[in-house]
Amino acid sequence: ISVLEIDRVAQNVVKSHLETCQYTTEELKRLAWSLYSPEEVRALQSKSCEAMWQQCSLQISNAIQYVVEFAKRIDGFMELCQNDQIILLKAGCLEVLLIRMIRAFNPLNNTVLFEGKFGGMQMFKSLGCDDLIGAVFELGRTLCRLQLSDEELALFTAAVLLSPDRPWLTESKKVQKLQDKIYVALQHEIQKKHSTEDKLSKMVSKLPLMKTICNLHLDKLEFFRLLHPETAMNFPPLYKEVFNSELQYSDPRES
Ligand code: 4D8
Repeated sequence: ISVLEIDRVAQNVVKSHLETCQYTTEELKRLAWSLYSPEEVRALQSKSCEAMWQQCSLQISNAIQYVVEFAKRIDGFMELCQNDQIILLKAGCLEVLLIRMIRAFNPLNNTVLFEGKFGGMQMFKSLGCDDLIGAVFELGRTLCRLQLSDEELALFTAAVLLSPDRPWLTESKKVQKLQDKIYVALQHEIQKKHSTEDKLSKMVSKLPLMKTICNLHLDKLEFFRLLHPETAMNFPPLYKEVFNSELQYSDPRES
């Protein structure tokens, strides 16, 4: 593949990311000053488990819409068969959210943006998922240390989304070709910035922790569904579609 083609891939992916990342870097810098007060954190902590799950599923579902839009704008994604588009989105969108999270994560005080203000992991206490939240914040800290630029973030999330090893893909060769080009573009971008040679391998080495977090989230959801079926039934449709365990052929691109 030519340098010209790699540049074209990078430009398309970075543009798609910037158009769909919901907050600009400037907005996030300004927001970094607004922290939840101890009273507000206490109020979140004293919510019922059901109410907090509802609130989080709504935030996740909102963020997923932007990931779906991101995927649609990546050259080649819409040319995959519909089946594969759905599989890639279902399998990859939480991983993409977790990578996108670092833009809204402040490693100086270990806080994350949640409904307009920054708060620490204790604000999620009422979910009853301390292990999951602990892993999410640990990932946030370690990914932040890599100091990824928006360009690197864009290409990394695209590469994760276009993972050819997702179960049940019908055209994984096609997905592989798209991902290969994106990784070449990412390596190229890293070299441009004179970063350390092993930045890409450091990024890739975080993927197992992300997979663990995704599986943990699915376990927690399954358990929550058993305890509170009515609440789970009222989760946002997009959240339910993406994370339901049944291999039901719903289409997250339609929601
Ligand atoms: O741009 O949409 O404003 C996380 C959720 C991010 C989960 C969101 C969350 C994000 C996952 C709330 C609960 C990542 C941004 C804000 C809300 C992704 C955890 C933290 C988006 C980037 C930061 C900032 C809890 C937004 C993982 C797991 C959920 C359960 C239902 C148990």
